[in-house]
Amino acid sequence: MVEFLQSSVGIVHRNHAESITNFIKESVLEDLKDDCLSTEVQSTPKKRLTFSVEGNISVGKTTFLQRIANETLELQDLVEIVPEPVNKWQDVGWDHFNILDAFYAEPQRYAYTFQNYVFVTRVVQERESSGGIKPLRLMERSVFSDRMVFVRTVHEANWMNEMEISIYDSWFDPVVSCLPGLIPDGFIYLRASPDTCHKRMLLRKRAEEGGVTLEYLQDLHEKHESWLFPFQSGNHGVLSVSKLPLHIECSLHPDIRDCVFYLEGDHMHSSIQKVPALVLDCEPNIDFSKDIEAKRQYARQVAEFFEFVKKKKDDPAHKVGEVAKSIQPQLLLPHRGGLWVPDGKHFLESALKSFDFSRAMP
Ligand code: TTP
Ligand code: MG
Repeated sequence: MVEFLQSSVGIVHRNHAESITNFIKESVLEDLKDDCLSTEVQSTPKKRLTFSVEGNISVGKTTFLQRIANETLELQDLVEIVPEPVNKWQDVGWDHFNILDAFYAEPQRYAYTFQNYVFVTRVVQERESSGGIKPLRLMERSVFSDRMVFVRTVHEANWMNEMEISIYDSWFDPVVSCLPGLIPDGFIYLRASPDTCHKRMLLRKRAEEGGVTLEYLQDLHEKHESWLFPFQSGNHGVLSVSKLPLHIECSLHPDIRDCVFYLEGDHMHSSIQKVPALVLDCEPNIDFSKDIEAKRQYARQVAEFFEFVKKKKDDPAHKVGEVAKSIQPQLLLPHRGGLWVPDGKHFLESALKSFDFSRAMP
């Protein structure tokens, strides 16, 4: 190289030619190092998976997490649970403010403040639980249920005004994109009728929820449904959730074959497009201390869903997102009759009509 620079390029002094040669060598080495590092980062699969357990108020998310994950052989070594930080909402700061109570007492005054605090406590909890070693982190709810269910509901009820929802949305996306740990690898939707949730809520008697009505639970139910359960728009035939392609469906374990879907659609937040969801029927009242078989059946379904998502993530040729891109929209309804269906209908048109993600969920 030095000789080439001197004889062909016309650099007279040898030390000049040497320093140019060294400079080029170092730059090339630096570039190569960067390339290797970024390829390494891209190709290292994320080791631990996170699923978010979703469902209406008092459907039984906390019980499900505690009884299923901690008390079954199928999940004991696999799962670490992260319950929702409701206790933090009930006891804020030195003065022990109860912001959950303040919200229910004066929703118009406190909806924004409460939703803001809910988000912050989720970020803290995600950070605190990020060092775990078990292969699956099961979290109670996510920032997406906050946004797609509760924030939507309080906004529609005019408990959050236009300025407040704009402020919420102005930080939601940037913060979520900086903290990928907030984006679950899968969702588990515990599904039951609003009536059943209302009965369970009355039984557990959480002091702050004395004023929560059946209508409010119906509203929250519709929001969960239109987000996590397949339905068809009457006008356009658009599906919010896609069925798996046949070859994948066949590879699914029979325990979950009828209840795994991909989230997709215009109303879906971009960071959870194509994320798989497992829908579990939680309509029957199950006494987990007695019905060990029912508990194990749920545990098996969670374990199988974990295997499914993990396999897709580990196999670059069959990334969940890549496969989902090829899915043709088609109507999907659970066909083994196991799932509860509101009034015999799967499609909640009202849920779609009330959707307005034009500003909040681009
Ligand atoms: P949930 O998150 O539904 O939890 P839960 O413990 O009531 O449900 P489960 O029995 O299934 O474990 O709600 C907790 C309380 O917080 C409930 O009163 C609803 C309220 N809440 C909001 O108002 N906004 C929110 O964004 C969230 C996440 C909860
Ligand atoms: Mg709970």
